[in-house]
Amino acid sequence: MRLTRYFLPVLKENPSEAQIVSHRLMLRAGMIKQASSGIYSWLPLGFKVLRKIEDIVHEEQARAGHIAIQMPTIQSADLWRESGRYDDYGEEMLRIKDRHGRDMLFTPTAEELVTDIFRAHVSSYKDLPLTLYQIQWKFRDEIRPRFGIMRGREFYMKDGYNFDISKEAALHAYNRHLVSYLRTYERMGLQAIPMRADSGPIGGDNTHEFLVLAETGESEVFYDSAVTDLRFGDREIDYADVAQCAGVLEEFTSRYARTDETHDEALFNGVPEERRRVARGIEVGQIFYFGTKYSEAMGATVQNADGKPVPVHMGSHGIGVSRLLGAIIEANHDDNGIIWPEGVTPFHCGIINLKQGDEAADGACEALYSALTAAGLEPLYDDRKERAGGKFATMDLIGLPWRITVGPRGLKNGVVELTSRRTGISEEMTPEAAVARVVEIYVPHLAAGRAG
Ligand code: 5CA
Repeated sequence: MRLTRYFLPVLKENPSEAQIVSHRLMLRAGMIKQASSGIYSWLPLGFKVLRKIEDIVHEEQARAGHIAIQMPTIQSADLWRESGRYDDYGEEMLRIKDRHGRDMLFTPTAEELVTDIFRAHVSSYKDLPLTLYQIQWKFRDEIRPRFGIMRGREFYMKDGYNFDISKEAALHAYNRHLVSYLRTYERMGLQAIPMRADSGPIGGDNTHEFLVLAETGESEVFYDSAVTDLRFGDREIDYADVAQCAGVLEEFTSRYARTDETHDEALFNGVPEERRRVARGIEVGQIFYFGTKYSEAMGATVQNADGKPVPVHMGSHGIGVSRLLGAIIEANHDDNGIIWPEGVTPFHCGIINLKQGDEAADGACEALYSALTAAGLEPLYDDRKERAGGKFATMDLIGLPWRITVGPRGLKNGVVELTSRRTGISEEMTPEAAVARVVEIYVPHLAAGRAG
């Protein structure tokens, strides 16, 4: 993409309405625009990162054997009356009437609708296990929408639902989700810690939230610092293997890590004092096992091996796809702007032309652009007739992890400059070497996407 042809409405001034750094940087970098309270339009740069995050979620869901569907945002209240949640959900549910006076609602989550699909089409234990998921806009009429897309009213969520014949099988699905979530967050450059949590209006006793540590997080968390040493890494997991998934769950959840809702001071005091941490975190996902709560209420049964009808065991699993942008920025920025992890960056590499109009510089930039594109990467070429300082400031603000700077002086010696946004370290090298280096950096990220 050439910057002169892109739509990147960056702001020079700090927006006064933004209280936390991710909100401020998203507005300044021209990623989002507020449409009304807690509701945002996604501008090109923000939309691009949202898609990158969504792609990673889809890839990791596919890897775990989960199947994508798409359910509507507007749903009939009748289904929600069957489960009893139409009245229970409270003020957070946006209720709507259609022209015939029928009660409708904008989906805050979709347990009812997916259970309705299931009961219409699945009748035998032979069709299980089954996990269906979607990535879809949700609406919750939050009492205090704030921090930009972090606590929006409209937000983008991955919601998945497993159907299993027994509690044991459903707990395997729970463990499988936990494992796949660990891998999903790590691919985005995030460490998200599974913490024992409270199930709220979704129901059930078994639930973990995934929290990214950040000073601006809304949740207070209590944990054993040993949990922050754990990394999922590049281990190969066979998701069908019950023992393997249970092993990973045990490894990642056996140390004390809880949100304030489930915090137990006495248990916490059992952690060696030097390892006890009280901090703040951003909740980027949650998994639930709630057994037969919805299947019994809505008559979602299957025939078991003895030909007897039994209600299916279910769980649901959510990732805050839009909230993740905020969490990633909270964890990756400096005074000059965002620092995208390679896995989610909107463009792989920036190209800065220090002297637009100079024949040699223009030619070298075009050649770099073609070479990076031919290698399957997306460069962003700042081809504006602007002074260098302005170009650097924009590039730092929007946070591309790598930048190649091209100027007539370097070109006389046959070199350009490759700079890491994270370390600020620059190296001079030939344009060919710079392209080769950037391509090499992205190999594991492009490969992770294909391996699904
Ligand atoms: N039905 C279950 C799982 S699909 C469910 O709705 N879970 S949830 O309520 O925990 O939401 C899943 C994730 O969505 C949360 O972990 C959080 O990351 C994100 N989320 C929830 N509310 C908001 C909001 N108002 N703004 C942005 N993200 C949100």
